[in-house]
Amino acid sequence: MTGNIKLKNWVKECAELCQPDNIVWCDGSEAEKERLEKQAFATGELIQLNQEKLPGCAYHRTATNDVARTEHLTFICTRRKEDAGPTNNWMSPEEGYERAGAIFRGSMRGRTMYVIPFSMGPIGSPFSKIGVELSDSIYVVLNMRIMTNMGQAVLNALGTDGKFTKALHGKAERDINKRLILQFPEDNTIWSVGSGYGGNVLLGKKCLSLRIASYLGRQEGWLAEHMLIVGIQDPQGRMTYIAGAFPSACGKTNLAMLVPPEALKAKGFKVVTIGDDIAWMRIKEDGRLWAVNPETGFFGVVPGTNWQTNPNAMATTQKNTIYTNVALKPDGTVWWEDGDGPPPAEAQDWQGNYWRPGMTDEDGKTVTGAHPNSRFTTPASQCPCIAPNWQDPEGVPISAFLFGGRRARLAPLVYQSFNWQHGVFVGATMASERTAAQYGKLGEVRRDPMAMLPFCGYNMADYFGYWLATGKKLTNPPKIFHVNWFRTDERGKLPWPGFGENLRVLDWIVKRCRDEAAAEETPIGYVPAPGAIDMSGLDIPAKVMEKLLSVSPDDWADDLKNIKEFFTGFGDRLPGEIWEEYRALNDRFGNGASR
Ligand code: OXD
Ligand code: MN
Repeated sequence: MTGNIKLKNWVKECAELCQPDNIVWCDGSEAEKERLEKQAFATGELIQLNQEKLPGCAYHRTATNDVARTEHLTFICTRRKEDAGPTNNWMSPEEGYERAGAIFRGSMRGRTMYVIPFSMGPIGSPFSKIGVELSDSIYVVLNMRIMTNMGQAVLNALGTDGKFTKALHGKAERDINKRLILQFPEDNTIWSVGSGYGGNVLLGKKCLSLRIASYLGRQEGWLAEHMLIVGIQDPQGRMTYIAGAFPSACGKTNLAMLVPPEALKAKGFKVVTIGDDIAWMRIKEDGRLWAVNPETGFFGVVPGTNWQTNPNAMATTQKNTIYTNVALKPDGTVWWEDGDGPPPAEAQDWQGNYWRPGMTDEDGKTVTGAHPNSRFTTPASQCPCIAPNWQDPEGVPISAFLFGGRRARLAPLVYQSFNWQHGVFVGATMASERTAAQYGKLGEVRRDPMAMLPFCGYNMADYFGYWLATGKKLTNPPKIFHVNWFRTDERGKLPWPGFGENLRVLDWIVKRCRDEAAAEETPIGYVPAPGAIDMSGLDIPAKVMEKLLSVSPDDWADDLKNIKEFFTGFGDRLPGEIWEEYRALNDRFGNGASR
C-alpha cells in the first residue's frame, strides 16, 4: 500500500480519535467500486438507478438539513486572526482541533474508515497536489473517484516521503449544531465533520483546491482560482483559452460547455471545455499564465440543466453519474425542475416523500421535486466537448480572464479593463445581486471578489496584493474583462439571450486579445464599438445593443459608495494600488468630491 511513515502514523492517529471498526485503503480499482456500490445499495446509502436508461448511475439523498455549503460553519484556522482576514470566519488552531476533535471522538464506531489517496491534477504533473482523505462515507469515496485521480497510483507517486494534505472527514451525527468545516492552512490540514453535502465533504474540491491551495499558491508562486477554463477555436483554427470567475447562479458550467449558435458554428467556431470550476495557474518561461483544471469530474447544479440550456452536460450525465437530491421516478430514472419534458405524474421528492406536480406545503408554497441545489457528479472525460488536451500536465496558456456577476443595471454586457492593475480592481469589486433562489434580500448586492469570498484561505487584502505582484511577473499577462449576461431592460426583461449566444461576446474578447476588434473608451474601461460584436443570425436592434453596452454615471456613483464601504473593512492591509484605482475611477466619472 504505502511505505510513507508520516501517512501511516497520521491514519493511525485519526483512527485512534474516530475509532472506526475497520480501516480500508482505497486502490481506485473497478472491483473496489463495484464492491462499495453493492454495500451502499444494501444499506440504502445509495439507490441504483435504472441501468438500462442510466447505466452506471446511482442516486443519493443527503439529510434535509445538509443540502449546501455551510459558510457560517466554515473556518480558516490560522495562528493569527489577521491572517484569515475580515471576510473569513476564524478560529485558532487549538480551538479548531479541540472543538472538532470532540465531535470526531468515537464517531466512527460501528463504521469503516476509508483511506482515499487522491491527486488534484494529473498524477506526477508539477501542477498537481496530493491529498489523502479519511472518510466514513462510501458516497464520499465514490464521488472522489469521479472528481479526482484516486487510488494506489497516487500512493506510488507519493513515495516514502512525499508531502500530502491531511483531510479528515466524518459524517458524525450530521447535526447542524455539530458541524464544522475547518481549514488549517499552516498545517496543510482539513477537518470536516457533521456533514454529508458534497461541497463540505469532497475535501479535494473547495477545501483543498481553493482554500488550502490559494494559501500554498501564494507561498509557492502560483494561483488557485475559482474559475472555469474554456477554449475558443476561431474560423482560422486558432485556439484561445479563457479562464472565468463567476459567483454561484451565474451559469458557469453552462459557459464552460457552451454550444456555438448556428451562425457562428457555420463560420467555423468551436468551443472546448477544460474545466468548469477551478483553475490552478503558473507562470511559465514565456511570461504567460498556464492553467490546469485540477479536477476530473463536474459537480454541477442539476435544476435548470436540460437539452436546450446545456446539451453537453446532459450528454455527460447519461452514464456513470451520481445524482444527489433530485426527484426519483417510479421507473428508476430521475427528474428535476426546468429539466426536459413534463414532470412525472408522481415521484419521490428529494426528501424521499411522495410527490406530484403542483403540490404545496402548509404555507401554500410549491413543493419542488428536486432540491434547488441538487447535484450531478459526473466524469469530465464523458463530456462531448471536453478538450483533447484537458489533462495536459503542462496546462493551457490563458489569454483572458473574465470576471462576471449578476447585475440588473450596473455593468454592461462586457467591458475590458485598461491594464492588469485596473483588472485586479475590477475582479476585487465583483459582485452579484441575490436572486429569488438565494437567501437574503432580493436585489441585494453581495460583493464576491474574484468569486473567491467563501474560498480564499487567507486575508483577502493580501490576496489582492498577491494578484498585483503576480501581474508584475507576467511579461504576457491575460487581458482582463468583465461580463454581465443579466442586465435587464425597463420592464425587468433580459434583452441578452445568454447561453450559446455568449460566444459572440467571447469572440469579441478573443479578438481584443489579438488586437483585432474595435472598442470605445468609457470611464469603466473599453466596451465594444458599435458593430464590433458579431451579430449574424441574432436579431437584436442596434438600440438595444447600445443600451446593453451603456454606462450610467448615477448607477456607478451608488456602486462606488458600496465599494468604498467594502474596501474600508480591510483597513490598512488593503494595497494602496486598489485605492488608487478606486480614486481613478471616481475621477474618470468626474466625482472628485465623493471620494
Ligand atoms: C460552488 C460549487 O458552490 O461549485 O461554487 O459547488
Ligand atoms: Mn464553484
